[in-house]
This record gives sequence, C-alpha cells and structure tokens, in this order.
Amino acid sequence: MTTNRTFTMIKPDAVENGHIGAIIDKINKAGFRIVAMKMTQMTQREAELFYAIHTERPFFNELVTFMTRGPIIAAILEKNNAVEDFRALIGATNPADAAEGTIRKLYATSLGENAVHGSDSDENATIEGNFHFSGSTQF
Ligand code: FUP
Repeated sequence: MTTNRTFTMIKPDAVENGHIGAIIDKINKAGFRIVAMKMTQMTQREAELFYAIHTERPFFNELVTFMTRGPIIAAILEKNNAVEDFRALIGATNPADAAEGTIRKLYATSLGENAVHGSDSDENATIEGNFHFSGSTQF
C-alpha cells in the first residue's frame, strides 16, 4: 500500500472558469508529480457512488448535480506526505475559511463549488484513484 499518493479532481466550476492551467501549475510548483490525469465527465451514478459517504447530508443532491454538470480533471499525484500536503495546498472546504494562497482561496466560488477535491486519507486516496483509473495501465 503506497502512502505517498493522493487523488484530486479539478471540479466543474474551476474547469468552466478557465482555471485548469493555473491549478496544475500550483500543483507542480508545490512538488507533486502527476502520475495519471484525464478529463472526464461523471455520470449521476458515478457521482452518487463517489460521494456515497454524504448520501444522507442535505447538500447531497446539489453536490451530485454540480459534479455532473460539466467535465472535470481527475488525477493521481505523488509526493512525500501527499495527502496532508495536498489538503494544505487546497485549503479549507469553504473558500471563505481557506488560507491565503491556497487553491480554494484563489479559485473556488463557494462552499458547494469549491474548485478542487483532495483525498482525506491514504485509504481514500487509493479507493478514489482506483475509482477513476481502474483498468488503466498508464501509471
Ligand atoms: P472536502 O473533504 O474538503 O472536500 O469536504 P467534504 O468531504 O466535507 O465535502 C465534500 C464536498 O461536499 C465539498 F467539497 C463541497 C460539498 N459540501 C457542501 O456542499 N456543503 C457542505 O456543508 C459540506 C460540503
């Protein structure tokens, strides 16, 4: 089991607003190696599965609608202490609470549309990476 990888998505809001390049640049400059990357659009079923942990939350339907409304960039990233360091790079879930210079502070528009995803544990990084890249031989 690797402990130096994390999984990210550049979410539909950031793609729509033209921030793919700036966000990838931040990721590279922070020392992450891109192990796998693709543009894709999640189906409703995929978004419901990906966020299954939030099924009972009041924002669940809104979250699924948002995550399926346009393309995303999915990527697996590698770096020492990847999960924790990437969470620091993206900032708090709500951009209003995110530290200056973080990706969410710079590019997110709201709590619901917060520009990027970052795995919250090594275990979830593996699950989420496999969710988007299973069957791939590129990494
Ligand atoms: P994070 O781990 O920072 O991505 O945040 P969570 O796993 O707690 O939430 C997943 C996504 O649900 C967030 F990115 C945005 C959305 N969300 C809301 O829309 N409202 C909330 O109150 C909490 C989360």
